[in-house]
Amino acid sequence: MKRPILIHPDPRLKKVCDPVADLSDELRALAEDMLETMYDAPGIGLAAPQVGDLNRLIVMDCAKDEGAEPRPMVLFNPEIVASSDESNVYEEGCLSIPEEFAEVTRPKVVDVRWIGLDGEEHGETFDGLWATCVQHEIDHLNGKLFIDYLGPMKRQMITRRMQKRKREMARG
Ligand code: K1U
Ligand code: ZN
Repeated sequence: MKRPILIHPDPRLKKVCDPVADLSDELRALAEDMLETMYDAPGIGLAAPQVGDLNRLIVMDCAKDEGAEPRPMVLFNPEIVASSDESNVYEEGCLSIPEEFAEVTRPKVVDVRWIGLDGEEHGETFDGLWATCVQHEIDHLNGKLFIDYLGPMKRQMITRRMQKRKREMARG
């Protein structure tokens, strides 16, 4: 089932999410719904707070090259355990800040550990777009948005535009 995506500014997008203690059927259903919501948007990642849930859960699939096999990933309690000194600049977007894009500099390569849908611990080294995406999604779990990397003027300009668009959308 597709879920509505919260749009910035929303206090739920600024909250630090809670670690997942046990994988329940409810959490597995949430992960399925998040993948469906992400593919439908379309997006390459989605974090639980973006659908109003405050568990530490992200989904992603950055296999976007033409002809590439889909690679849906579900990560509970994801943690960055090492980051490269080398950095990478990417023009990021966010499904909670539609139609706004800005360059963000992040470590190019990150080692991530998480709990999978199977309840087991997993680990992988992510590079390129996968690394950018997993860092963007983990930021969401800590109440951080990509606009928080920008200067106050740019951030305020984007937030004001979003407030205006939300008012217009509410009026219909
Ligand atoms: O977390 C989100 O809001 C999802 C976001 C993830 C992301 C995008 C760019 C850099 C880092 C993280 C998106 O998926 S925005 C949409 C998007 O980037 C995209 C959509 C369709 C095809 C390719 C990319
Ligand atoms: Zn986002």
